[in-house]
Amino acid sequence: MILIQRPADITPSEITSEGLFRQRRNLIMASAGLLLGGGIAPATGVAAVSDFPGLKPGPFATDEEKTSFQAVTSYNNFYEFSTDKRQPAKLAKAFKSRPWTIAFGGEIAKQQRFDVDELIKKFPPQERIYRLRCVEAWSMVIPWVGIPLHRVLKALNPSSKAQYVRFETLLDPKQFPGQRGSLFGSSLDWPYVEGLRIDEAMHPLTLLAVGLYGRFMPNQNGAPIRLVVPWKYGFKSIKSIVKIDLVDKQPLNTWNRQAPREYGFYANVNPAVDHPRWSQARERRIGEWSKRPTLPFNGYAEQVAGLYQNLDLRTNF
Ligand SMILES: Nc1nc2c(c(=O)[nH]1)N[C@H]1C(S)=C(S)[C@@H](COP(=O)(O)O)O[C@H]1N2
Ligand SMILES: [Mo]
Repeated sequence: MILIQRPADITPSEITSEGLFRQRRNLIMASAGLLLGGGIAPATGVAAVSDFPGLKPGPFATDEEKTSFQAVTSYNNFYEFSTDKRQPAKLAKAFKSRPWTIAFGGEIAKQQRFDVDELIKKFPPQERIYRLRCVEAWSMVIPWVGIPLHRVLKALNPSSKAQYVRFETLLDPKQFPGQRGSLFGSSLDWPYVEGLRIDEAMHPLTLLAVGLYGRFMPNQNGAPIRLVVPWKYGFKSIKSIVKIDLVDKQPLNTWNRQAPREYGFYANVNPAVDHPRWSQARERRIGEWSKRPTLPFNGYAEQVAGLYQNLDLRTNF
């Protein structure tokens, strides 16, 4: 009998490094004779199928060890499902992420709606291996499949009034248990909202991610389409987007509204500016035991520091 733990059965201390995971998996697979049959890519621990035929690597990849598919899809912040990071993987199983329409509006030539698969056809995604650094001082390395956001925005012909981009997650209490009011009130104001300055949104690092590890975006990671802004704390990377508006004023993002002293609009990863309740100097890479130093702009300073030359990063946290 082969015992392969499901993600839900694994506790944080058991989330092993990619290497260990691979070794174990290979051992299990080999003993079951499964490696001979093919279909498993040992390098990733995920079946070697692709939902994106012809997917090509894009620029800016890190060569750091990737966080295992297992960990990336079983340790998630997704408050629409639960405030417990173990729960989204379980609670998101039945989430209906297709068909899915994204509405583009605001200061653009013409209001438009796109089906997510239309968008993928029109703007071919690339693989981008990025670090993701959560404000809670843990991090992962994830091979995203994403559409550079600037390609989509440029095609929409924004007017000169388009100074910011505002993103909104689906509002659907039937599907999102976290959006249902309870006796104790809801955890956040729904729908989840995020925003970027137009130059941040147009930056070539910024992605509309539609998958990871060559697969369509798992529900718990923000299916079918979510933002990925690798130099900012994870909460900026809003999941399950239904609405994207080009606007003239800075949007009020969910976490800034919830706790303005703790979470700002910019949320650039900054080891020199602590969160009021904890240090941001170091982080735990999921799968590793000792902490590592956090890098300014999460290691993307060379690409993005120039965007903030005239900004006091201490007050604009
Ligand atoms: N709609 C929505 N988007 C969200 C969140 C959320 O709760 N709701 N959590 C954010 C936080 S705090 C992080 S760290 C990342 C986590 O993404 P991951 O689960 O793919 O690692 O998603 C971000 N996007
Ligand atoms: Mo986060």
